[in-house]
Amino acid sequence: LHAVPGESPTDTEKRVAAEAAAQLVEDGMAVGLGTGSTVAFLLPALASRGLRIDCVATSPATERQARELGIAVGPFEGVERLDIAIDGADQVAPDGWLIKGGGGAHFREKIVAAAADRFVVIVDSAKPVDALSPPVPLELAKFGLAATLRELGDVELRDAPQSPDGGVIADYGGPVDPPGDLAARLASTPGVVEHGLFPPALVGDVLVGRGEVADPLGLAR
Ligand code: A5P
Repeated sequence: LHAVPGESPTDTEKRVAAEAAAQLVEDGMAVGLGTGSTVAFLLPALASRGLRIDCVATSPATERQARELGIAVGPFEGVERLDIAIDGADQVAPDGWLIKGGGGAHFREKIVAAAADRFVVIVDSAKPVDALSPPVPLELAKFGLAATLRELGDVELRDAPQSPDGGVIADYGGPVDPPGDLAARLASTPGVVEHGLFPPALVGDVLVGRGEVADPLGLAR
């Protein structure tokens, strides 16, 4: 690992976590690529390994950056499973619950994570928290939006374009704890296409950048 001149301490932590995750990818693997500023450090680290891998991307931004770096990205429609998926997170609870979707990509990110044999989360040291707190990103159907908002209560629409899948990106601002209860409520509310709570069962490893070192986070589950 080497220092990059002018890089912020947070970016260094994102980069070292991303570089550690890139080492987990092996020749011939099917790989899911997440979205966000931490994944932006993963893609060059992966490209520099020169592996023969087939990737699916969780957002147009990731797809674009990956292709520019020469990483093969294909459609996800015909791919049944992935060997590994690597993605960032907004918050990581001690028991492995995550909040994701700060960049609005959580719908695709959850499908990709669920399809992967191993889902690796890469974060800087500000992301592990004692308890999850709002907001929880949502993707909502446009159809019936006002009624869905009324049903959910404390939700703010994001000033963002529709998701690549046509959904409306919003944030739930009510209490999150216990996350399992909120996840069940959100999942059973018609009009909620997906929410940004990821259960511990989805999470394989969490790699945390601390200073210039990436450490695995021990999860209490
Ligand atoms: C994208 O919608 C998100 O789920 C990101 O993975 C998450 O917000 C982490 O992003 P950063 O790596 O930019 O912090």
